[in-house]
Amino acid sequence: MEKTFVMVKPDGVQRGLIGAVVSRFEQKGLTLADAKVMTIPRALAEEHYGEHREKKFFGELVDFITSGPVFAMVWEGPNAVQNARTLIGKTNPAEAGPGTIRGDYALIVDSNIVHGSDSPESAAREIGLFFG
Ligand code: RTP
Ligand code: MG
Repeated sequence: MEKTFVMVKPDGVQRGLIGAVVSRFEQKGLTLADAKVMTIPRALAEEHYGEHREKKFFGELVDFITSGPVFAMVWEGPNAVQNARTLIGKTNPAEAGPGTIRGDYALIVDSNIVHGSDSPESAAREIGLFFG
């Protein structure tokens, strides 16, 4: 069974959306395998988002993701990575369809509520970083 790493970002925790996010994953039929509340140390944030190190928004992205507690989760099920990405919706909430988490709860790309691994390889790497 495939696993994926998902986290409610600081904006989602701040707005009280942990339950809403967890509920959507449960309703879809995925199984929660692990979870914890944590504040991400800066070094872990830079490692997690390492693929974006050269982007102009990298500093702001790391500032944002370390700005308050997150709710980190591992979800398990068939095609867990792709199914989670479909539930989450497109990166830019303005392009995310209704019925997706970002489409229903977010307005701008900087604060888009939730993260989901983009491939099984990323999922293994991120689960190792956060739960290893
Ligand atoms: P995530 O990694 O957070 O799940 O988001 P994603 O795969 O949908 O998008 P990704 O390309 O990995 O980007 C990571 C996060 O960086 C912020 N971002 N800002 N200002 C911009 O143009 C821009 N582009 C991306 C977003 O918060 C995105 O979630
Ligand atoms: Mg990503």
